[in-house]
Amino acid sequence: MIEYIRKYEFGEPYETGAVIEETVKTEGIPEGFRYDEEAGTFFYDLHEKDMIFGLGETVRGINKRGWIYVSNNSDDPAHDENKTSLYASQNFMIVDDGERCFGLFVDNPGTVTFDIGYSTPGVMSIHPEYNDTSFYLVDGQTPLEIVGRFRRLIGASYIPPKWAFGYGQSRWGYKTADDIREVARRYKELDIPIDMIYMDIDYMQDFKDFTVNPERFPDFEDFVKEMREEGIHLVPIIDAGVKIEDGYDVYEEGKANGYFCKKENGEDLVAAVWPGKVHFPDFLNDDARRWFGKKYKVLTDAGIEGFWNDMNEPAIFYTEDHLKEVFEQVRDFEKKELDIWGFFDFKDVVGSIANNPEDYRRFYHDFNGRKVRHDRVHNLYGFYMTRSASESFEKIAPGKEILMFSRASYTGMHRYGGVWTGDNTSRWSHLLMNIQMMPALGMNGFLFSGADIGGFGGNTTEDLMMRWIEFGIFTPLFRNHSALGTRDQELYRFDKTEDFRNLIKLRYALIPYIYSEFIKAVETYDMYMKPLWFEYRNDDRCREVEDQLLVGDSIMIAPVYEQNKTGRYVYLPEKMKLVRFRSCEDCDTEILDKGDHYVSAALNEVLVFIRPGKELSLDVNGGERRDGSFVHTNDSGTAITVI
Ligand code: MIG
Repeated sequence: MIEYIRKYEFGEPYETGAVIEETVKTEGIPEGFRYDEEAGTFFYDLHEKDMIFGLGETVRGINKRGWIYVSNNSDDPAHDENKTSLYASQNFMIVDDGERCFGLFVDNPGTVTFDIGYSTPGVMSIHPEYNDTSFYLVDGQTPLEIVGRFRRLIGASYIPPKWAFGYGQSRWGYKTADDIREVARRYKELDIPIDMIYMDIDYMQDFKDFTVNPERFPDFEDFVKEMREEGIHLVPIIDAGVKIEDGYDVYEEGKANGYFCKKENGEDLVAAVWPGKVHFPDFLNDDARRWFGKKYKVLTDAGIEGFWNDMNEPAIFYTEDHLKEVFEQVRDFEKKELDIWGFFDFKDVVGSIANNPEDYRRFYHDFNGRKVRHDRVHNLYGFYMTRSASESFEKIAPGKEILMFSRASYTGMHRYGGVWTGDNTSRWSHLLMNIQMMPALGMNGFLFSGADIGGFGGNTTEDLMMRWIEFGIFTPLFRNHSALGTRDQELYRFDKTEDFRNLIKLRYALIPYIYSEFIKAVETYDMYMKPLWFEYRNDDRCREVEDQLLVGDSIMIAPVYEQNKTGRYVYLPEKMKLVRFRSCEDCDTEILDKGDHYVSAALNEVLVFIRPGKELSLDVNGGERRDGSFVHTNDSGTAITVI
């Protein structure tokens, strides 16, 4: 029983699986809040100096105050700071004015709107679309204490295999074994370390989960082995939708056992995604979840030790039912003479086919024996898909550690896997967004996370890629990924090979530090990446530092995230030792006093600030691996000590 967390219940809350510990049940309205029962909205008057931290994968800054965030997992690759929903819903936040702070977690798997001084500056409102909510208030003296308590409530974070801290190359567009061999060969040729090559949807036969196209990948098992001998793990994607096709075992078994999500009339919902028409497995149902999880065996038996789960918001290109309605409406439009408003109506009807909100109300789950319409538990879908895989691994691949991360998520999924932050774009602003999201993800338990480095959509540039790598070398999930049709962005596509090699080798040399700080954060329910304000509570300047992070106990980073910059301003809350890394072996150091500094950082330089009394050890042989595991010998470590 956790005493410093109070739980308030409204309506009939679902057992979402977010929370694993008992807490103190409290009657009434969460302390400090007003509740408008008719509107189903909670209000909180913000103090003048209140800052809001958390909410996981959301747009805008580290301090969330001033915008509106809607927890509603959405496949929206065209996101910018005006969007309100991304791929994940992590409803934990901290309200902190520096004198008093508290945490709150809204455990409601449907749409929840957090209006944080957007409609009315000075007022925060929280509105669950359906108020079947467990509302938790977390007491504590500091944000870090509150984070620790909350994380105990939701359980320990997923730890991936150690090799997953290496560098990974991905691209939507690798189609054949030879495409992948080529990637491995080019990296090897240039002596850039790499541990993972990701396989996107084209490895499958007609985009069917748990199949491998035999023409593109003849002798798949041998190929997996061949790559392992090169020190590379292949990491295939798994999509949520199951292709409707007679004779396809996953479809046949799911159909026969009633494992797919059904419409009101009992028929299986027909949606369309990459495979064409699909059914969605009902991951919320215990039997269906266990069944789907076992299917990963096809790939683990072939030697695969890592997966990424995609399209599990679930993304819907269209549903059969909605498309019929659209065609009817279009025929009606055709009969009428359209005025200009009619034209826009027509455009809306056609333009809102994908991920249409109505479609999420067309199907149901059998959730612990309760028939639940999907929209009420929408944000659990990706979580339960990942749980499905993760819970099966012990059985299908005993004794093996499996890499697992997902696109959609909800608080609680952090016990089963990590996340990547979905389809970002090759924009400088998305590099900053990546920096600002990391602490909020960690607060919610998602320690193993990262973004598509270089940007997924759009065309990257050499300098953006380099700056992004310079930040990415500190993120636990370190993957370069890009979309079909965009400019190639494997590191060997650029001219500055030596710089990229040095940076990736620096990452490998940092793994002893990164890994041990990561594990420490898991075991002590701490954060791996923190805003400065969480540590320097007496320094008001730190309240507003939005582009520097503490990484583990010893260092602060200040990434360059703007085009054509050869330096940046940095605020130091105390005296620190700046190490300007050009490579593991080549760096210069400088002692800087507390205060503001303009610090130069050429395109190939990484700024690392070491805190007083701390040290950063590098293992320069970290990049040399045998059997895919890192070799870290004691005598190869160089410790950079300070002051
Ligand atoms: O509709 O599998 O976020 O990483 O490359 C796009 C193709 C589907 C979305 C994922 C992205 C992946 C892509 N997928």
